Amino acid sequence: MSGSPERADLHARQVSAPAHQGSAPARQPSAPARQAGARALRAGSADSDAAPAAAEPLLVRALRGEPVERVPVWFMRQAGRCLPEYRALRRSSTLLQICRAPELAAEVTAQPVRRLGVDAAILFSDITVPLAAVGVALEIVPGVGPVIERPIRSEADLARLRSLHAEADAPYLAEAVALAAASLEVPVIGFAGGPFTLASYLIEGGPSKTHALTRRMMYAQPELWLRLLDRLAQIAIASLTSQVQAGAAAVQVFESWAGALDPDTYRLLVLPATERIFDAIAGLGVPRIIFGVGTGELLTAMADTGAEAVGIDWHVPLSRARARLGPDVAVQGNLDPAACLAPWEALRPRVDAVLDGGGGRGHVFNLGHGVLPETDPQTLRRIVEHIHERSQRPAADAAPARPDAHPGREREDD
Ligand code: 1CP
Repeated sequence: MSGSPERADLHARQVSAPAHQGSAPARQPSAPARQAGARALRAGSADSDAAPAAAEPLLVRALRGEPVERVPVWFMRQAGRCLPEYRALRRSSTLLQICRAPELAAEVTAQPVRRLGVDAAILFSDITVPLAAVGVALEIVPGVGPVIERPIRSEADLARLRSLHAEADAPYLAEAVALAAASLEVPVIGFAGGPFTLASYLIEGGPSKTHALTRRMMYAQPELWLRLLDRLAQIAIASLTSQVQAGAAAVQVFESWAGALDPDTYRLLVLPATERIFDAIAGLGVPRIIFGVGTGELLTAMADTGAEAVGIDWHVPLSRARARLGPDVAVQGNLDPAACLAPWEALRPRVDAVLDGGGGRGHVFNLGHGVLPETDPQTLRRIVEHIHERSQRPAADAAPARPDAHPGREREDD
């Protein structure tokens, strides 16, 4: 259960910031979930009533739009892409072997926290791991990505895709989260693939630039499509639930390729299954993030999933994303990953522009997509240090309202 003493205890151990008495966040998990969590936290603390309840991690408070002492930062794909210690490990193990060995997965999860000083870890796994766990024959081919042996293109193919029972099929997910959460002072983010993105791998049989077969199925066989999405939603719910129960303090749904769709199609044929995922985990009491690339026109629909935060890719200025999303949704992003390849003098103003666009509240600094493999980890570390320094504010100051506190901000209604 969400508010179980086990999970709350893991949270309590991650927390290092002092309690914060802020104004009520705009969006919160359900009251029963929070009360259960608070009860469990109190029950777990040694001097119960005397001690103030421990504050939640910086990342969690920022995702809920609460005032924060500084802007938290982490990077999508921070673990596997550019770190030499990960590459060394990959010489002796495949990606899937690492994902299925909790000690190794927890180690890789922790590597970027140690090397980069980020404010959150993301579980080391892949969006296709739960598919492999339900028996989809797939290989993660270096330099290519997930390749599916027998793509799903008919009713008969779909019949082969069974439900996920996380404890029996993929116990290593929860074990890796629990190990990482117990060893780290920063929160661990759990994740799952979004239904469109996973369906695309299953239908196309691997990475695709156009997602043409996928879109063809949506238009030509909407009933088959919806049944496929229903199954993928169940798999995501089971996987995310097990990760949160094991100690994940936030979750992200990577709907990376949804930008291939127009808003009406997304709303009609993808949003309902995505909403089911977000509804099913709402009671677990952790903030939920949804992210996709090229989704500027889908942002409001993506927020309609109920997500506390929406990840913004680098095509949309954060101020404009905010104008579209309104004040109740936090934003995460959105530095162009390629900017990290430029010298610091060129990179720094871009980092500052993202920080300014985020407005200091309800903002988690991140890239607009994953770290590029050729990125120098030193550059990422420098970005983290710069953000920590530049966004720091005294506790008393930590509560200016957003977004109206930024009169120069662009307001664009659409
Ligand atoms: O920080 C991390 O790297 C954490 C672990 C992680 C995550 C969050 C991996 C390991 N994959 C993912 C998510 C993931 N996987 C996404 C969503 C994020 C994004 O949009 O980048 C997607 C689309 C995938 C599918 C996938 N797996 C691809 C993309 C292929 C395509 O369609 O272009 C690739 C190349 C993989 C393989 C993979 N997954 C992870 C790693 C470290 C690797 C690559 C290399 C390896 O070590 O074999």
